[in-house]
Amino acid sequence: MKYGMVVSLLFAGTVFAGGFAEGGDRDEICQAKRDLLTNVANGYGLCDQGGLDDRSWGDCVQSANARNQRLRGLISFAKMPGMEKRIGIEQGESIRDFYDLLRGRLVEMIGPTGFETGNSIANTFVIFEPTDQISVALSAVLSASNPVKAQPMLVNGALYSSESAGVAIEAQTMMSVDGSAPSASILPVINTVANQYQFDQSGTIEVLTGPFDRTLSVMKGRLTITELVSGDLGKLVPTDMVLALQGGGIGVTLTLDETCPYNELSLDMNGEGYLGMAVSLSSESDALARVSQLGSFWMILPVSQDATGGLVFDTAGWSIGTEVFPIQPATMSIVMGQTGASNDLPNEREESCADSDGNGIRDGADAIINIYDTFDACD
Ligand SMILES: [Ca+2]
Repeated sequence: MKYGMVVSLLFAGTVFAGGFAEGGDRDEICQAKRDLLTNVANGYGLCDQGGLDDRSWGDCVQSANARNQRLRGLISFAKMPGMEKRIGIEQGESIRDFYDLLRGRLVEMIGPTGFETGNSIANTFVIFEPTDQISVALSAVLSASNPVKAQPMLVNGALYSSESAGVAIEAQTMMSVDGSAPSASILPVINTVANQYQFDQSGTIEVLTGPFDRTLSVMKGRLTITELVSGDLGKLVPTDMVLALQGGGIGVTLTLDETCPYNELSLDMNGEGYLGMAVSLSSESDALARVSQLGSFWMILPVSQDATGGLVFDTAGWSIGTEVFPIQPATMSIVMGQTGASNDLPNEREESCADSDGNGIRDGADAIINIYDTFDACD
């Protein structure tokens, strides 16, 4: 690894960082910088995930650093008032356009969703911060025009599809034919779930963040739940969801990303659980431009069944944004300013891949991030 070269490039970039754009532009640039740091953290993480040999790992890290350095250079230029032409922004375009372009490139590199340790799904980019608040109260009313579908069953604690549950039950029964006490097999049927829902118009989503403070009402929405069977196991999966919201002069449409393999409706025997799904957001509103550009991102809504079989989504008052829109530990560390303490670049792979301070970011990435942080004026 030629860290010396990387470091000299970093320092060259800072020469141009003396001035600073004002107001909203500054916010945009600081957000871009934070995205860049997230990208550094994730880049190192990805290089460590592929089982690469030492040489390939070195190439991977160097390539990630080179990409990040180019983006870092653009951010530095963007801070200079009047530097728009130098970074290729045409007359009439704004810093926001530049930022959108930059962010698009960052998202292309990593993608908005990733995985935490333990395979829980989280966003690699910040959708809502821990200080943002979100309150969700939605009703999904069962559509009478669609058939109720038989659903998976629990047999001795294992989940079976409706098709294979009968065989599993039979197997459990046969085990007790020898005259011993019947098997303790319990056969609780998981709550019956319809496959078509319509969202009630009484639903609202309240969002309170720095730049965005709105109550959005449901205009129209539908949700389709399908039982997918893999082997003997069944899973309830949202396969179609569109939700149109409006409020405070803006319109928002959330659409399911059905290509995400982790979409799932999970309900316990009390009819309580969650709906996890990747969604994309489209809106004409400038306030939502950043989130609109992400492609799809991951959200988890607490859900329960009401007495009529409808679904109710409710965070029970204010919830923090990162509960509904979880983000990766490495990204969270950057958001919270908890990156590593050392500016020394580790030379060995073992050191670079370690996470000695336990902040979820490889120490090699911590060192790069700290160099960026030292010369930047963003909080
Ligand atoms: Ca670390």
